[in-house]
Amino acid sequence: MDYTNKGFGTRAIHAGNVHDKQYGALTMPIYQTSTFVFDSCEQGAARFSGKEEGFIYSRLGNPTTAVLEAKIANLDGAEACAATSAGMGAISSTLWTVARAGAHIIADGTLYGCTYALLAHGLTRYGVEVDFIDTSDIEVLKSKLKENTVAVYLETPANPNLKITDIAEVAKAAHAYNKDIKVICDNTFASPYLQSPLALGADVVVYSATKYLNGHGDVIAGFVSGSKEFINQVKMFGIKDMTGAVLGPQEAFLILRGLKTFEIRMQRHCENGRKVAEFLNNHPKVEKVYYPGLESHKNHEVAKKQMRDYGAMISFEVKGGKEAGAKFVNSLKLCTLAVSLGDAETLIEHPASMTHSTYSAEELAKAGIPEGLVRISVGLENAEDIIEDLAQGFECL
Ligand code: LCS
Repeated sequence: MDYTNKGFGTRAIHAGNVHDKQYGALTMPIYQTSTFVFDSCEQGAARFSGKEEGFIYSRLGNPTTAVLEAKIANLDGAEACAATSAGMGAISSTLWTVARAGAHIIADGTLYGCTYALLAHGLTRYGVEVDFIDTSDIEVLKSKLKENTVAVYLETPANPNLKITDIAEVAKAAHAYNKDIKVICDNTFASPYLQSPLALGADVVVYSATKYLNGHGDVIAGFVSGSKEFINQVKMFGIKDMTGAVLGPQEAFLILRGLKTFEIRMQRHCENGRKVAEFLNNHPKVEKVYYPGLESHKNHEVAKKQMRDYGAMISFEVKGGKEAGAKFVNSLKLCTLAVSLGDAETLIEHPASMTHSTYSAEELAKAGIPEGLVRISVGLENAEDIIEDLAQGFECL
């Protein structure tokens, strides 16, 4: 059946599934195997040369993972998708595929800490030139594009300050300069439920599937979605030869399980996110709230245009700065002090000393990440319980 025009929830449940002809299993079994048996030497050769379809070795493909990849490609409106063993595996396998010594990458300065480290401290060791800019300023972007630019890399909403970049504008500017430039968008905070970067003009979407896509805090995984040709390069060079960041079938199974409730989880996340953002925004002990759903957000209009809802990631500054923020976080009882995001549990963290400790103090300031910023991933608990906990935390200040 073709699920292209079905609703999001239907596609998350059904798209990409294969019928188990042997036993009629409803859910995709875990093909826990490293390798696949060939009938003959000739068949092995035909599979290696691509003349015959079929599995060879689980670093190159696995039936459980293949169903998951087809499902994510459908949710992203992509021709193809590659699953990886972590979000960083997706990002590094993609960047190793597009970069080479002498190439130039333009990246937003506000990124997840390890992505920033990969670009600023990793790729530059191998002769790749990286310019960090504010991609939400299109004139600056245009002025930085040059002959050897191979990619523009951004997150929107960005980790941790929820900065919004206009994906369509970035893609238009980059492709007008050179249609071969890959516009790569990390869609982790939004997820395919809230935002479709490919439909907006991006070439490649990357994810940490550790977050909303799996949604249960028990897997580390990633995805890259894009054209068939590009994903084939990511699989056959980026993953196969450069990183080996292949997703295991057990993890693929858990993500498939998580995706059955993806739409309803996201609906609840968004509903809770909105309530918590409003509570924080009205609280006298809060200095500033960073949430794209608030009209006061700098790029609320862009978020409204390119996102279907605003998600459940919120950052805020407590009056009294870093020390007050730490005291507040330490006094919470229901909200859990942990990095990661997109789980059923509400998670709260301090980016400057945790997820973004790869940034120096100057780099944090330049990226618009205040030292005292607190980041909350609003979970699936009852909103009034989350708010009650936050309220008692403010009482302790
Ligand atoms: N991209 C974004 C936007 C992320 O937030 C993360 C992880 C990654 C990529 C990397 O994914 P991973 O390899 O961990 O699956 N972000 C984290 C965070 O904010 N807290 O803990 C991890």
